[in-house]
Amino acid sequence: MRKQRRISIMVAVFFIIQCLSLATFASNSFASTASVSVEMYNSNTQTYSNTISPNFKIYNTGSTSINLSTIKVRYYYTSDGITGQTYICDYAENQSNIASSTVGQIVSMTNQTSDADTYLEIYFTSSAGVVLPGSYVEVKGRIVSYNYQNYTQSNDYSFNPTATYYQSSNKVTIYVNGVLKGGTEPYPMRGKVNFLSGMRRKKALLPLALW
Ligand SMILES: [Ca+2]
Repeated sequence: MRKQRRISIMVAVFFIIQCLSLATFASNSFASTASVSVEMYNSNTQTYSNTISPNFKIYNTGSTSINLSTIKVRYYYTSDGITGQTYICDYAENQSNIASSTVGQIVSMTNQTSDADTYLEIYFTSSAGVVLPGSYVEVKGRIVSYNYQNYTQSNDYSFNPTATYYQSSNKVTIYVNGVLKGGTEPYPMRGKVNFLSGMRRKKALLPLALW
């Protein structure tokens, strides 16, 4: 009886894991077909400044409309010990003004590198609408601290001191539904490591929890 019960639980666990995998696949199926790219330049290219000012053009390079609420863009930098930072969106245009639907979140990174310990993540609320095929959204804004301390920009991963207008950059990343679609993260193995360790956790902990 005990053996039979164990086999039943193992079958149930296997079934749950398969369901989780299928759900992940379904949620990512749209993301895998959406095609996007991002271009960037810094309005302010001074080495030392109290303002970091990245501007973005986010393109829909595919053949179907994409909800902007599924898109995120990240700009990586070192905060140089500055705290109390905020992002101010000065301009966001998608056929019409969507600045009030554009959010800039400043995130302290877990896996820090010598040129990236923080990123600005731009995302949109549902009222931002869609970006049409072949079209783009432009977002301009700035990062400042509450007391306007000077940042060093030359040690920032995404900073581009030579571009005077929009350029593609592999040091700015873009995601659709959390799936990386362009650019290189400053910690390229992070996603894979988390995915694998997550799977190991599922396989290791679920049976233990049910046993
Ligand atoms: Ca810096």
